Amino acid sequence: MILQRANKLQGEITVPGDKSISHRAVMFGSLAKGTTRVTHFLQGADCLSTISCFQKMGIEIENTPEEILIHGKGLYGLSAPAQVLDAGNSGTTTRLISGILAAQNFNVTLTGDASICKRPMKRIITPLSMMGAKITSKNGNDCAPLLIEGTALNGIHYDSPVASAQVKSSVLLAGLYAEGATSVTEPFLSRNHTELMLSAFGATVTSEDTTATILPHPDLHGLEINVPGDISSAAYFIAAGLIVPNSEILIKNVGINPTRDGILKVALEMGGNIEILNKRIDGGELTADLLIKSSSLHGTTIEGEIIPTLIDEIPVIAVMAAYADGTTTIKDAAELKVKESDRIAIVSENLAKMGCDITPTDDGMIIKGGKPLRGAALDSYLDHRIAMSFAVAALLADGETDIKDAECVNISYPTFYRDLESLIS
Ligand code: SPQ
Repeated sequence: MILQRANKLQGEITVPGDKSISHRAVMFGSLAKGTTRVTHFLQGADCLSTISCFQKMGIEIENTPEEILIHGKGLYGLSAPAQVLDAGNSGTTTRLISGILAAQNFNVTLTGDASICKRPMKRIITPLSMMGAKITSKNGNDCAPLLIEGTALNGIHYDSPVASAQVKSSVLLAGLYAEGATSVTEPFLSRNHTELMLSAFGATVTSEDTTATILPHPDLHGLEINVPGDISSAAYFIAAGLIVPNSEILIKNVGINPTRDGILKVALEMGGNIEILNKRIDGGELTADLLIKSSSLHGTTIEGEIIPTLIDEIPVIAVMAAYADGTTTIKDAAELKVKESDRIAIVSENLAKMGCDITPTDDGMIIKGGKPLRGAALDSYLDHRIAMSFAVAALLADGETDIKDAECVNISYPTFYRDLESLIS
C-alpha cells in the first residue's frame, strides 16, 4: 500500500464498533438465555473469530450487515466442538474464552495464528490453575495451542502482576462457574467493559478501586447492545486531524469510557484542539462526538496509571510525538512487547526509517520530535495497529510511504483506508 502526503483532512466520519465490546457481546450473549441483539458490531477478523468459536460450540449466531443475533443457551448450554477452536490473531478471544472453557464438562484444543502462538498465556494459565483449571500448553512454551480440560473450579482472590483486562476478564469469566466468589486486583485499572456488560446481562459484579469481584452461577439474560465506535480506531483520525495542517474532522459516536480515554488526555496535554461534544451514556458506555482541529503539538511524558487506558494507542501517539516539538517520553509500557508484534521495537524501527530521532527503552520509548519525516518502505509485521499508525505518519512525510501487508487492518478496521481517503481533500 502506497500512501502520500495530504494537504488537509476534512469531513465527518463514524468509526466501526468497539472491538473489546463486540467480542464481549458475542461471548456473554452466548452464555445468556434468549436472544442478544447487537448493532454497530465490529465486522473485523478478530470478532469474527469469536463468533466462529461459539458457533462451533453449538450457539446459533446470525450475522447480517445490520445486526448480530446471538441465540444464547445459558451458562451451561455450550457443547463440545467437533474441531479445534481457532482464535485467529485475537488475544482477546484466546484469553477470555479460556476462562469459560476451563469450567465446561468437555475438553477443547484452542489455537490461533503464528502471532497468537507466540503471545504469553502463562498470565492466564497461572490464575486459572489456582482455581483448579487443567490447561496444558501443547508445545510446553506457555503459549497456544492450549489443551483445556473442563473441570470444577473454586473461587479465588488473584493479585494480578499486570494491569490487563484480558487476564481480569478470563478470571472473572471462570468465576461465573466457580464455587464461591472470585476477585481480581490489578496494579492499575484496565478497561472495565467486562464488569459493565456482565452486570447488564444479570451477573453480580462489584468494583472497588482496582479490584473486581464476581459471584457465581447467575442467570444471564439476552440483551440489546448498541456498540459505540472504537476509540482505538478513532485514535488514527484524532492523530491525523491534529498533525495535518488546515484539518477539521468530526468523529461521531466514539466510546470514551474513562478506562479507555487516555489518548484524549494525552492529546489535550500535547496542545491538541479537541472538543468533546454531545456526551451521553449509550448501552452503559460513555459516548461522545469528537471535533478535531489541526494543532501545533508539543512533547509530554506518559507513564503510570494512564498507560492501560491508552495501551493500544501508543503506536499512533508515538507518531504524533514525532511531529510534535520537543521530547516525548513513554514509560511503564513493557506490555507493548507482547502484543500482535513487539510494538516498542517496530514503532522505533519504522519511525527511525522515516528520519525520526527515537530511542526504544525497556518499557517504552523516547522521541525527540519536530524534525520533518520522509516517506519510507515500512513493514507492518502483520500488526493492524502498526499499519494504521504509519498510514497516519505518511500523511505529513515527504515523498511516498510503502506499507507492507497493509491489509492486516482487517483485524480491527476493514474499511480504514477507504475512510481515510474520504477525508483527504
Ligand atoms: O485482542 P488482542 O489481539 O490482544 O488486541 C489488542 C489490540 O491492539 O487490538 C492488543 F494487542 O487489544 C487488547 C488490549 O491491548 C484488547 C483488550 C481487551 O479487549 O480486553 C485488552 C488489552 O489487552 P490487555 O492484555 O492489556 O488486557
